[in-house]
Amino acid sequence: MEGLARWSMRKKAPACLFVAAILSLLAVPASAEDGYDLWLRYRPMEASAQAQYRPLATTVVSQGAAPSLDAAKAELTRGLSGLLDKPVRSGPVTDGAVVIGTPVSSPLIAGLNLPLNSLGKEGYLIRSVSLDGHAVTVIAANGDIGVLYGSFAFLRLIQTHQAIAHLDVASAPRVKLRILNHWDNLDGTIERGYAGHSVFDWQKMPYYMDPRYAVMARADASVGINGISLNNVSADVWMLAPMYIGKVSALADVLRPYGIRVYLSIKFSAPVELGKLKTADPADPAVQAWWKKEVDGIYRRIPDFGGFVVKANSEGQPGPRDYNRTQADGANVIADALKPHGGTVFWRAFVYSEKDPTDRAKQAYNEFKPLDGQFRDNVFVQTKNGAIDFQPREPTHPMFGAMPKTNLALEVQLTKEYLGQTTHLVYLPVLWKEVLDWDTMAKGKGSTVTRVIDGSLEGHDNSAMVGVSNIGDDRNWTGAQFSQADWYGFGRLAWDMNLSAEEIAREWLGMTFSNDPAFINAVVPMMIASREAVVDYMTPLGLHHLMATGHHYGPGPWVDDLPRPEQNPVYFHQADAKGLGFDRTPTGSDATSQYAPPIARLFAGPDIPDRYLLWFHHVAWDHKMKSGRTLWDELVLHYDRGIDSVRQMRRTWDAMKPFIDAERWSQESAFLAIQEKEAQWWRDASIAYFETFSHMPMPDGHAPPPHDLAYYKAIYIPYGPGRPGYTAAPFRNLPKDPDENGNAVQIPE
Ligand code: GCV
Repeated sequence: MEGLARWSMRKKAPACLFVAAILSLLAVPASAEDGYDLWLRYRPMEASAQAQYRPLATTVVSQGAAPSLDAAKAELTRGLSGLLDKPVRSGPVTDGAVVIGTPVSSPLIAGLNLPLNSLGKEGYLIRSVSLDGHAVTVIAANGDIGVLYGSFAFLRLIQTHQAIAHLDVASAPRVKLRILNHWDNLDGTIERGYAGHSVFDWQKMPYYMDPRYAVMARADASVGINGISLNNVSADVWMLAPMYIGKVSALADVLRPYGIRVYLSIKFSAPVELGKLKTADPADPAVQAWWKKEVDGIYRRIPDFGGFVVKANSEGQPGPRDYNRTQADGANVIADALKPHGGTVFWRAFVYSEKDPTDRAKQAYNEFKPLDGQFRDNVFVQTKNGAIDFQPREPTHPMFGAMPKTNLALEVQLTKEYLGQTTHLVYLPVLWKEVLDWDTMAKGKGSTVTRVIDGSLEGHDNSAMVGVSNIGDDRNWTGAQFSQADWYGFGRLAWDMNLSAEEIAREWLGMTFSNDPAFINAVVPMMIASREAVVDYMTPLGLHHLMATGHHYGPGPWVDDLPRPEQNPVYFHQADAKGLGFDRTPTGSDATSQYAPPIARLFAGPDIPDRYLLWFHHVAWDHKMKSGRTLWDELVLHYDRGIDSVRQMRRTWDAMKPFIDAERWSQESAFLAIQEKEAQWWRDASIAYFETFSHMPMPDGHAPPPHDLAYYKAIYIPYGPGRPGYTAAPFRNLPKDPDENGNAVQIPE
């Protein structure tokens, strides 16, 4: 009613406007849901649940003051007051009090002698205890930030309707650095961003700090994210200029109470461009001195600065190879400058070169594996989950398990560059779990990626998991309601890799939409199935990188004219009259040999799982698959299965209408309709193209594509999102009617 109150004070407002305003207020529920509040909505629970929880959360008791403790207290009072629909304030110890703090900040907590030793700085304990004769819940930790994490965890228990009367929960993160990489540019655009512009308004910083920064930080902290890099890895050298460091410092001040350290992506040639040196050669003493001076300057303004992310000698970026130095030489010069301050370098392993004829999938391993042991201990080699580029499914990157003397960070992508972008519902924790559970066999059975990443396999102290952010300034932050689940799931998994994708989905749905079992039990399977659906309708059986050029939106398996051969879809699928797929066995590129021997044998041999088949083998069109069907029939079946899954997702969502608000329901409903249409587009275009090689009939019961190949090839998307600065191809002809694919426009040759 705030809006109405403001209106009524404007005495001179014309009566008709006043009536219109009232009518519009009646039409829109007071607390319209648009996704802005993410999973931290704290809307009042049902009356029966309120009655159950109210006696167990009466006041918040916090002794001592510190920014993270204050944030914890604020979150608890906000969350409990909202959920329980009554003011829950700071107060004395009483029955049902929630007592928060560390043994240092709180004599009450110190007096309880709680077992906090094994929880580190960030872990927390939530326990139901008796304090001065009162039944209370304590949220205790060694560090203030642990108290904040524990407070979010306590709220989560209530938000997901768990019992809280007899709690004994201890939790500490598996991975030390849990970081989001924003690929935001300083001009406000976002590379591969599908949720509007950047949230960072650099122009107005530091004089105006948009309140959204703190809301984002709360969301990050609620899932344990403790670092963000602020800018695109294809970095702008301006980021290091003093005027920007001042802005970064102001942002760091906003994020600090939430336990978030800031990192910056830097350009390797900065010593030349900013420092006016003649070279950026890491062996040059002047370059070493420049990095040191630069870094010292940053730490003077931001004492807890996290460090740098570096994309070097990759996709046109400068790097140490320009000076005949290794990737380790490049990383170490920067690491040495950061080391005295406790900073870290995230040195990306995403390198490949158009000048190297080697299979692109092998290049990163070939370059980095020989450098194992040469990186400083404050360097992470940040490695994408697969050797190509965030595809719907990739075999896990062979570097995991192959670099025992190096800190490896896993990089996954939240923003759905290759997965249909905003409008396709693809729940990514399923993909990430597949990667984390992957057994590298590096030290025998059980050498999972999880154990490589958390450092336990090789006894590394440091550990990191990195996600490419999907956050923008869209009202709902991520472009689609369901993409919020990927943000949520990334943080939860980085904290606890043992969580299942189902558990995470359950939590998120309960906090974001509804805890009704009928809703949760229907939507969890829908989310889980969504990942296999996109694999099926885009890139089944190990196919990969068949997306249209540049924006990667929609199918383009026929593309063969890009100047860089290893960016052409035809390079990846290798379709010909004989068959389909990239021969990476020892008779082909021999990429299989980059894996540990048992896996290398499995992938090179006939028992390879179907899901990786065409990644590693060139297979005859009439090859008999495990199912008994031919490759061709199996392929068609997978495409159709993908569409069927999306149809099922739509049916499920249709039935969910009674459970949630109209605004979020209808947006997702429209997005699912787009997804079905585009799944069909993917299927039809891919079959129309591949049948020009297979010359095989459609299997019984499967309809041929409704158009010929020329039709699909002529579909042109002038401005696919996520490509700042891109100029569309010249207008060749008047488009016909917008075609059945909705967004696409036909420009006939
Ligand atoms: C930031 C892919 C993307 C690029 C991205 C690159 C990377 O190639 O298409 O937009 O660049 O990966 O991860 O560096």
